[in-house]
Amino acid sequence: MENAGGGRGALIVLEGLDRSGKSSQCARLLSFLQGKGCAAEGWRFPDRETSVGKMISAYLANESQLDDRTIHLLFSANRWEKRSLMESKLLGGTTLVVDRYSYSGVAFSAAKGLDIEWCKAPEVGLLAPDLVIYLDVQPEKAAERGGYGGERYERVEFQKSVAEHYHSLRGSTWKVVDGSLSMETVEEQLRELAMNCISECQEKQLTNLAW
Ligand code: NYM
Ligand code: MG
Repeated sequence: MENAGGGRGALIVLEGLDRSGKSSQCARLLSFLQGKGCAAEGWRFPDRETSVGKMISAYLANESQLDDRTIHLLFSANRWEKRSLMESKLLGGTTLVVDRYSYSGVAFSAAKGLDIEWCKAPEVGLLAPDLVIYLDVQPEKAAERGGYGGERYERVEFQKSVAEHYHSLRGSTWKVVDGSLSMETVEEQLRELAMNCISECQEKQLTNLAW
């Protein structure tokens, strides 16, 4: 398909509140792309497999306590430890479908009251996504979905604040998709956005996140 000619892969990020449907849609999009013969991988942040990721996971499960700035920097470090692999995959022609990225880092920490510029600073220099798809779901609706409430941050009032911060981060690479539509409708919209992004990014340089 589009990257068969040896062009670079696209960095496609899905963002949204907890239980907005990101993980399911990432999986669906990934199998669609792979089915089309596109070299694509699914990634997620936090990557709980690394040693930094294990610290993050323990914090989210309330098994450890960490200062707000400390956990913010760990989330960021968890992206930095993957940056060079990410770059080589993309330059090698693999498209990455990523479940959460720097925007989660900034929106969740800023919702705790940390200064937003301070939150952005450690993200500068990470790779800039070609496309950010924001799955827009009302916090109250997300809370009704299964599996909610088990981890830190999964409270409606907090998620409302996260949503406001996400809103302030929207930029030119963002596409907002109504996450309350049926799985199939959302999936269809994501397919189209992703396909366009993959073909358009061939002519674009990979750049760094600058905000
Ligand atoms: N989260 C995720 C952050 O607070 N900062 C970050 O940088 C990232 C990537 O972790 N509530 C939060 C958002 C989620 C939680 O993510 C775990 P997931 O997608 O549920 O595994
Ligand atoms: Mg979660």
